[in-house]
Amino acid sequence: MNRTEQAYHLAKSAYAELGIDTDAVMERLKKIKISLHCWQGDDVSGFLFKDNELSGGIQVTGNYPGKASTPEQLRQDIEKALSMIPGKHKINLHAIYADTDEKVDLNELEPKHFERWVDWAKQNGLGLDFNPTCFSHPMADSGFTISSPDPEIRAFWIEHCKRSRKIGEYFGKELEQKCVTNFWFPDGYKDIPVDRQSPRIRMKTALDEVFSQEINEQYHLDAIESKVFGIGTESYVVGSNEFCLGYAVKNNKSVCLDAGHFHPTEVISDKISPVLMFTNELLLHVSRPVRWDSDHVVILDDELSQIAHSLIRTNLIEKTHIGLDFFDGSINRVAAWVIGTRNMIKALLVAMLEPTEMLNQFELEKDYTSRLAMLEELKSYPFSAVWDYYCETMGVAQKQEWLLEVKKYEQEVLLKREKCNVKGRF
Ligand code: RNT
Ligand code: ZN
Repeated sequence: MNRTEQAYHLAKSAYAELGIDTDAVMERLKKIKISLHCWQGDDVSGFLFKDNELSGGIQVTGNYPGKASTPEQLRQDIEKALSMIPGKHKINLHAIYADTDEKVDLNELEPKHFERWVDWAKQNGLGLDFNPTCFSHPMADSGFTISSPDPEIRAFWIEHCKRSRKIGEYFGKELEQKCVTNFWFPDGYKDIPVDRQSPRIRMKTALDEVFSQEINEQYHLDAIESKVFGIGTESYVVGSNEFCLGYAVKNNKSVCLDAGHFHPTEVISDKISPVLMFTNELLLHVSRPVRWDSDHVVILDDELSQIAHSLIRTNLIEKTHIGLDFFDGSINRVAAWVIGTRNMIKALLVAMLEPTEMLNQFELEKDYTSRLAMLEELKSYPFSAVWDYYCETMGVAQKQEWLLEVKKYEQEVLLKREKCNVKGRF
C-alpha cells in the first residue's frame, strides 16, 4: 500500500463510522460532469473577429503570457487542463469560438462552423454546451441587443440566437448528450431610465420568436441568465432576475444562476431549491465575485461548499447542469481552469461525504446544538485523503503535483507560443 492508499484506508473507516461508504461516494462523483468554459483560455476573445474589443460590461484583467490565439492552441490548453482534472466533462463554447476558414458573421453561423469542435469532442469523449455571443460586436455597440428599439438590431440578434439553438441541438445530437444553450444579454442603461418596461417587453417578444423554432428537447436545453448590473449598465439591466425567472417559469425554460449576478450578500446556493420547484432543470455559472461581478477563479470557500451541499443533500444535482464562469488573465490560464474545476469537484465530494440523514434528524428534533457541533466537526474530517485517492484512481495528479505539470507546459508550450506570436507581430 502506498501512502495515498494508507491514508484512504484510515479515512474510509472514519467515514464508515458515520455510515458513509467512501467507495460508493467516489462512484457517484465520477458520474458528475462539469462544463468548463472555453473563454478562460483566451480572455473571452474568440476567433471570429480578431479586432473586436470585449464589450457587454464584462472585463478581463491581466496579461499573463501564453494566451491561446487559435482554436488548435485553445484545444491543446483545454486538453492539458483536463489531464489534471478527474472525470469526464463538457466544454462550454461561445459563438465567437467558431472554428472556420470562412468569413462569417454571427447571424450567418451554422453547425458546420463548429464541426472541428465536434470532431475533437468525440475524440476526447467530451460533451459540448453553447452560448450565443451577444456582445463584442458592432451591433451591440448601443448597449442593447435583442431588446433594442431598432428593429434591424433586434432582428440581427434574434437570428443569431435562433442559429445558436440549432448549433446547440447539433452538438447534442452528435455527442448524444444534452447541450445547454445559455442566453445572456448585456442590455441595459448606465443611468436611471425613464422607461423600465418597454425594453423588457421587447426582450420578451424577441425571446418568444427565438424559442418559436422547434428544437429536439432530448438533445437541447434553453437557459436564460439574469444579471443585476454590469459595467456600463449599473442602473438598469433588462434581463433581471425577475424577468428571467418569470420568463422561464411561464415558458418552460431554465434559468442560469451566475454566482456573481446578484446583490453582494445574495447567494445562489439558496436559490437552487426554490428555482427547481418551479422549473425542471437548472444551469449554474459557478464563479466568484470579489466586491463586484469580477469573475475570479473559483476557490473552496463557504459559498462553493453551500452550493455543493444544496445540490447533493436533496439530490438536485440530477436536475442541474454545472457550468463554470470565470476569466482571469493575470495568472496561468490553464492553472486557472485546473484550480477552479478541481475545487468544484472537491466541494461536491465534501458534500457527498456528509452524514445528511443524521443532520436532518438533529434538525427535526430541534437539536440545533448537535447540528452546529457536527457540521463544524465534519470540516476537519479527512476528506483530503479521499480526494487524493480519487485523483490517484482517476489517473490525475495528486495534491499540488499538477502545478509542476503546468509549469512544465508553460515553459515548453505557452512561453514559446508567446515568442512566436511576438515574432508574428513584427
Ligand atoms: C456575463 C455572464 C456571461 C459571460 C459569458 C462569457 O456577466 O456571466 O455568462 O460571463 O457568457
Ligand atoms: Zn455567467
